[in-house]
Amino acid sequence: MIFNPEYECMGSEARKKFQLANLKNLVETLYAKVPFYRKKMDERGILPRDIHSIKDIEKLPFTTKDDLRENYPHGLRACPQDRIVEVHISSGTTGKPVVDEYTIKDINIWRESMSRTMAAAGCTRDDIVQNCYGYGLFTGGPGAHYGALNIGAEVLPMSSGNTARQLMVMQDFGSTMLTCTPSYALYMAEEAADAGIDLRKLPICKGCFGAEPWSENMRKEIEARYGMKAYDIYGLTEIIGPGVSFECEAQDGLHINEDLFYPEVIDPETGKTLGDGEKGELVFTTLTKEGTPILRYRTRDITFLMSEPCSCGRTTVRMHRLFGRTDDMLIIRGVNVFPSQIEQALIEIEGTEPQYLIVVNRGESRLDEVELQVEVKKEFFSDETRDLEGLRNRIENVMKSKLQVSLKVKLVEPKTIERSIGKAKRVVDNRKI
Ligand code: DLL
Repeated sequence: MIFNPEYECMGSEARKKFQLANLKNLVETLYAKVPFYRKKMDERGILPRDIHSIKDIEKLPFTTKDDLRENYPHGLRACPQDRIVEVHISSGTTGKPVVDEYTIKDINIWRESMSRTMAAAGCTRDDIVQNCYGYGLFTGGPGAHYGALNIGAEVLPMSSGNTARQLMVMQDFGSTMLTCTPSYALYMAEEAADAGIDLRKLPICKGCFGAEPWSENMRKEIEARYGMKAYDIYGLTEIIGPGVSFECEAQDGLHINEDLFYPEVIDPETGKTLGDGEKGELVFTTLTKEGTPILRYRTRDITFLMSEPCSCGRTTVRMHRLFGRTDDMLIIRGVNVFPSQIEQALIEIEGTEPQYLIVVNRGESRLDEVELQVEVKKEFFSDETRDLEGLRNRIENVMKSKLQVSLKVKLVEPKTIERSIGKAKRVVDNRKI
């Protein structure tokens, strides 16, 4: 179902007009209220009055993850604090995390974009949505919650984990729709099989999956195991959370809510804007947000745009399912982790060398398992297994608290991790997705 035909099926001229009016408004606000943007625009010699067409966006400066970190926690806020009603913080960044502060209007934008997302997957007020994205600072749980609520569906706010209880609720409450990471959907399916539960006999028949890379093979497997239709959904904390783009029944790319989030694809080396079908880095400008609006944010996600019409009737531009990232960010069980974060944490732990290898496997259970191999300083590598055990526990605890992900630490003798003469290889990712 198309949740909001007026905006989702808008003619291209009308949409451009709408986008331009909002872009002008945004640039004026940012120039007046956020010193960071004013400085960047002054450096480029561009003023709000220089924006005459939507293409003029290309004259405006980019914003990067580093810019967000440098302005942590409130430097990019464009409205007074008393208008902020909710905050989300993304996991897994080096140094300071990324913050999104929402006004009531921003929450309404999120509600709208997630309603479009979930309606496109068939969600109606008759549905019972089992929402197993994490609730808390992560945007997944609240985002799907707002969308389902706005549609009028019934929400089971499960959050992630406690799989036995998830399966009990799925059976007893007759959940019809599932929202979680694709790897967790498969994990639950395996647990169900072990418990002798045939998911295909349950009412569950559709789901919205995202927050991490997944493949057509994973889609087929989820669909077969649950007897459901599985949809890809995309988003990021910096822009709103989930709800930036979503698949419709045609499943031929993800429709971008472009009246709210203006997309561009650029060459990551030169910053030049690329055309339809040209693969590059995805960039977003939030056209209508108030709390922490963002200008030309470089997502580091790689895709291309498709603007030819879609058979579903929506006229919004689509993005191809992601091809990967321009950086080395790993997504472990839905949590974003940078190898440099691990390195930073190791430096602070006495007894370790900053030599490490991250080995990621998708285990029997379908969940990501990470082994962190760490070299121990010569003087520390004693025969006292108790000392080593203590060190191993310490590293595991530090990693858990810094990364919000559990890693298995394996201590290795000095000089055993292969040295490289070029760029160090820090990650062995054995996941086949
Ligand atoms: O993962 C928001 C989200 C929640 C999206 C629930 C979908 C469902 P962050 O934690 O800030 O936000 O991580 C954002 O995750 O830049 C992508 O690299 C990756 N990502 C998100 N959705 C997909 C997807 C949420 N469908 C980062 N396929 C993004 C591949 C995805 N990668």
